[in-house]
Amino acid sequence: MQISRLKLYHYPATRSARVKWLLHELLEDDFDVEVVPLYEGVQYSAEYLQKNPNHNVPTLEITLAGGETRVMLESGAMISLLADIYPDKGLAPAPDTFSVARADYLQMLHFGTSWMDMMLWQIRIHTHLLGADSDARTIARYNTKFTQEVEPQVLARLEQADFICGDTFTAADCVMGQNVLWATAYGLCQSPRFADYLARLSQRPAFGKAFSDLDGFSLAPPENSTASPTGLFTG
Ligand SMILES: N[C@@H](CCC(=O)N[C@@H](CS)C(=O)NCC(=O)O)C(=O)O
Repeated sequence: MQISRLKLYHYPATRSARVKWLLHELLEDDFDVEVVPLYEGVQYSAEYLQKNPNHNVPTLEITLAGGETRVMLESGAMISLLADIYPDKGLAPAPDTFSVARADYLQMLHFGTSWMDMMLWQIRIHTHLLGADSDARTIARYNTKFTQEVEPQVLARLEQADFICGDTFTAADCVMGQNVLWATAYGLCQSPRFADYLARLSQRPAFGKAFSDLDGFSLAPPENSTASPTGLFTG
């Protein structure tokens, strides 16, 4: 089955930036991007909800050769699929036979998009998005858990090698790099090793393109945000 076009629904500095980064690595600029203004609640429009009932970004719209479209709604699944379907780019160990490298790559990709992401998201929503529903104890708990359990695991890897799965850049670095950037915005990942990792990643042209819109992002929604029908993010 042939893909004729890919379109990413995106908002700066969010999880869609992981996917945008990988798309730039794989296709340079040969894909479409539509910004979904999350702080204006556009993710709740009827048109967007029809594509993505979870009212979030990323959404990846895949147009097939026959004109039919399909959507994907999970950044981890998008990263996994995209890296596999462009094997000539060498951003994922081959999926067809067992390899320790493949097992480790999938482990880190999913660790980044589920376990680590879950903690960062809790810190983010309780710090900036939930308004009166914010809970300082949740922020404290996940800060501790992240610092004591997640950071040492990631650091140990970056002490051994330049990238998260070894000496070669893989699609798992698009997840881990975005997570580390996200974490630093919340005062986490302060070791110089993380700064070195980000400096290494930022030398990649695709990284520069994926994060070129960072200026348009604020951690907290503007005062008059209409982020959801109730005016708040639902978390
Ligand atoms: N598990 C999803 C989570 C996506 C997600 O929650 N995206 C946030 C931005 S990082 C969003 O669009 N939130 C808007 C909302 O919930 O209304 C993924 O990794 O793709």
